[in-house]
Amino acid sequence: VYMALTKNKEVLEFVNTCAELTQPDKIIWIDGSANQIKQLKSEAVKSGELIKLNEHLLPDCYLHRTAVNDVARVEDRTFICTANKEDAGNVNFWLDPKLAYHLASEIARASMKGRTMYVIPFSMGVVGSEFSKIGIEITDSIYVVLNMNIMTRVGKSCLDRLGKTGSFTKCFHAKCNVDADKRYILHFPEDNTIISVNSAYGGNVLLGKKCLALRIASYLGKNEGWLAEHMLILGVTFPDGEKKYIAAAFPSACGKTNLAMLIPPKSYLERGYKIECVGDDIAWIRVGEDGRLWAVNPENGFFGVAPGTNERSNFNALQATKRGTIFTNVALNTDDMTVWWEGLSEHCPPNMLDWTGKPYDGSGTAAHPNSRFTAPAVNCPCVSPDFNSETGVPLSAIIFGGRRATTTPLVYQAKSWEHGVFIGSAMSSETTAAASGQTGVLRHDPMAMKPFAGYHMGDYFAHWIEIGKQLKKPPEIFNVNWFRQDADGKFIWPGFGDNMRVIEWILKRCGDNPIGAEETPIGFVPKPDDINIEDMNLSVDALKEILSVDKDKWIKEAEEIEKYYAETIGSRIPDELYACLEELKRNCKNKKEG
Ligand code: GTP
Ligand code: SPV
Ligand code: MN
Repeated sequence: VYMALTKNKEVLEFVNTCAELTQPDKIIWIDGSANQIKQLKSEAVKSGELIKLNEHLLPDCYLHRTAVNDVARVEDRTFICTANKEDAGNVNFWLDPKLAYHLASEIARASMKGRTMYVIPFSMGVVGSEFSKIGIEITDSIYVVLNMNIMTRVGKSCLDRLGKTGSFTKCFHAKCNVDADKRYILHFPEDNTIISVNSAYGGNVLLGKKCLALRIASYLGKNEGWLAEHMLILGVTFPDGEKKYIAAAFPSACGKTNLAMLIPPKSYLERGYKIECVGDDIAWIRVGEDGRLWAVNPENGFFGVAPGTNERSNFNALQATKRGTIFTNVALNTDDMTVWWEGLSEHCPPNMLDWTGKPYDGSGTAAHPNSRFTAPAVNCPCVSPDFNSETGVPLSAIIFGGRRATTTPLVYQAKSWEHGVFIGSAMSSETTAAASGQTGVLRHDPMAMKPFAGYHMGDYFAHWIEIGKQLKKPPEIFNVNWFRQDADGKFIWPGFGDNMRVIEWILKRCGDNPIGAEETPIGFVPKPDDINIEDMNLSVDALKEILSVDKDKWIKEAEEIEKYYAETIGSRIPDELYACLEELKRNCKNKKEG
């Protein structure tokens, strides 16, 4: 018996069906009130699910430790369940929808006996905006409720928005016993439904994030004429007060949060440059009436990578974690009940418990490499005044990028929209701890969407080409690589705040009077003099090195891309992209050029 907060029949039916299947003792509707959230936090502290941190130093902050087998997204257990296998494409894993529903039902059956089932109404995007999407997440995890309450807009207002008949994404999560062999993250784009069982970690269970806002939303976007992308959104204010916006797609743990919140070098600050963060992970992008692209961030918080975050690398992110934050799998300082991770300070303080809760003896890492913070966006000192804008912000540039030790220069620019789509489609990057499996392996990750496109990758490229045709003022498209290495395996480019110097060049290439550039076989590269390396720990030779385009390496790269297109994506790749591939091959083989 429970008090439903809505008269929406479909919502009530969904909740009842889930309750009948899982047989919880109790059902609690999350109304979003401060009081309810406070109660849940104290309940989670009592049960040990959360550890309360130092109220003076980290007010309203908590630590959560996941099961050791449940620390990252599981791409090999993530499925797109479409009626026709071909529609999921070869890049995604596929399961027959009937089989998938059956499988998940059997796993979740009676799994909430003796437990509480929570019903979380949430909105991706500002509640009530015509560009927002409503979801209802069922879960038996307080951790999920409290994280969703930070990452999305939660509560009764979402149900009011739905009214009696509105439709929504059905999101079902059951923790079960966190059995990795029975872990499934299932998407049914044709039914607007998500099912997640046997995990209690981030991207696998905060179903508004990757599951709804990328996999389901990319499918909706394909049908409704918009784009759901794994992109940060940042605003640049120029000394004269003008503002421009950029969206950038980098694979998981490749620098989106850091770029979105960067603090420009001193000389830029003195001249009056400013960076503001609109989003750090996901962008929903539409064609505006003015023929430009407009982007909104559907999230309400940051689920950011902890390791490497410190006052110098990302002051703004660190500030955002100082209150109302949930830390997952970081180390605990038992002296003062604060948290620590590799890179927060040079030396690990004494008396630490590692991310599994054992005394840390210096072997291995204290925090898990994919440990994270869930911080409210309002906490971020550089959050954009446009953060809650319903229309979003107009894009001057789109950036793609990845972790590449070699081959890819610091920055280069596409020659056209189609060429930009080709560059995005051809991206490769070294794998990181954000997903389970080996790290540091170079793999194709088109537009940083390999793990997140909810439909056929070839159709996805075609959709990008289609969107381009509708633009009167397409943004310029670029590729960046902060991760070129020297012979000793060290990063040559210092990155972080200094990435502002590349942003400056990018924006000088946008608009009506772009500065000059060098044409190479792969696109336009900066003239070395046009990247400002003043007051920077980088020699002109090193700059020239990371701007260089090696034709022989790019001949190999083009062969790789061709193989990936043919063997992995297979069909449905638009002709425009094959034309760009042919041009790349021609340019590289032409000895006179570049
Ligand atoms: P997801 O949340 O997984 O999508 O990741 P993200 O793209 O937001 O990555 P994030 O900004 O959290 O960075 C991940 C890691 O890359 C961190 O350990 C950073 O310290 C490191 N990193 C970010 N920017 C740079 C950079 O410019 N140079 C170098 N060398 N490392 C960077
Ligand atoms: C990513 O892996 O790209 C993330 C973290 O942003 S998660 O939400 O776990 O997917
Ligand atoms: Mn991400």
